Amino acid sequence: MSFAALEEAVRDARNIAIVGHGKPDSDCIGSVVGTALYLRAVYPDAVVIPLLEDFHEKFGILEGAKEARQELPEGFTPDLLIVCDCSEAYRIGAGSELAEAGIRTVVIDHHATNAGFGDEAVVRPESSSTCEVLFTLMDHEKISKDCAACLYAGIVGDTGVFRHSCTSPATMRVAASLMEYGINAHAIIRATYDLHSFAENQILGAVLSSAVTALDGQVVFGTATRQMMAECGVTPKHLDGIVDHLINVVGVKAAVFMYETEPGVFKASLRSGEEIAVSEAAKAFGGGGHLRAAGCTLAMGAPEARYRLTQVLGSLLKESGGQAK
Ligand SMILES: [Mn+2]
Repeated sequence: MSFAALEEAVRDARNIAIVGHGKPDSDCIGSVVGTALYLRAVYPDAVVIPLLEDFHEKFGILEGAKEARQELPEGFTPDLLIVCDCSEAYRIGAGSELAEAGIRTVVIDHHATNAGFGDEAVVRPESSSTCEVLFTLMDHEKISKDCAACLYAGIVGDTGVFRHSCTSPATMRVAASLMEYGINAHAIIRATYDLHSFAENQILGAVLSSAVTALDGQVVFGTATRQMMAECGVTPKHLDGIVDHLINVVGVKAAVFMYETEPGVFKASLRSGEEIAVSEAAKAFGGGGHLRAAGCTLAMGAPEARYRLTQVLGSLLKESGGQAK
């Protein structure tokens, strides 16, 4: 499969909108913007608009990210919608109304929970990231340096700088190929992954120092209430990566980071090691994601959310042969 194979859908389009999931992360931003830059190069007559919700200022290092808009220009009616890194239509962030508008829709993704919505779907759960999928679909001659930088950032984000188990030999080959476009790989990793603001470090410290464990230390919960976020001066886009600190603890088999979006509503990010699939736990609460990285929303107080997640994670651990009690 390639963009050429999708050509029938793409070739005749004049107005193309590209969207991703809400609360965009590296892979979402990299895939939405990377696709836009690529299609503009291949189809210079088409108008291509990448739509994304507000995202972290650190992505300013990606030249292409400046092209992203939160809304379509007035009077712009897309005749093709491309949905990147989004497992279900209802997860689309900016431009979600387009999914209902009867526009021809192409989906490009790597979430195992993506059942393939839209008119055409390329879903490869074996790929580390949507950006990795995209590189294999693109004509490599037509990838610009800015496009390569976007794709590289997406792969870096979803693989945790080539460390998560989703990193395959194919991932490394794609990353190596992207480096050949002359991108500053080190600077992209440092800016989009390593660097944090002082406020982000403050909230990280507050979450870690108030974290609690369950099931004999096999499960850990970190929580950021609205009050904690206000005290540190951060918003949800500044909370990425906290859950990774929680899972990287000896003996922890599942980690949950929850932050309060409105009083009594928590968004939870779940991570696990080899033993269990946290996507199953997320699904139990109407969420989804990958086997070892998933998310869900819980409309309840923090103690109840921790209690109910502990029950579900406990059964998963039991099934896996762990010592859930
Ligand atoms: Mn992704």
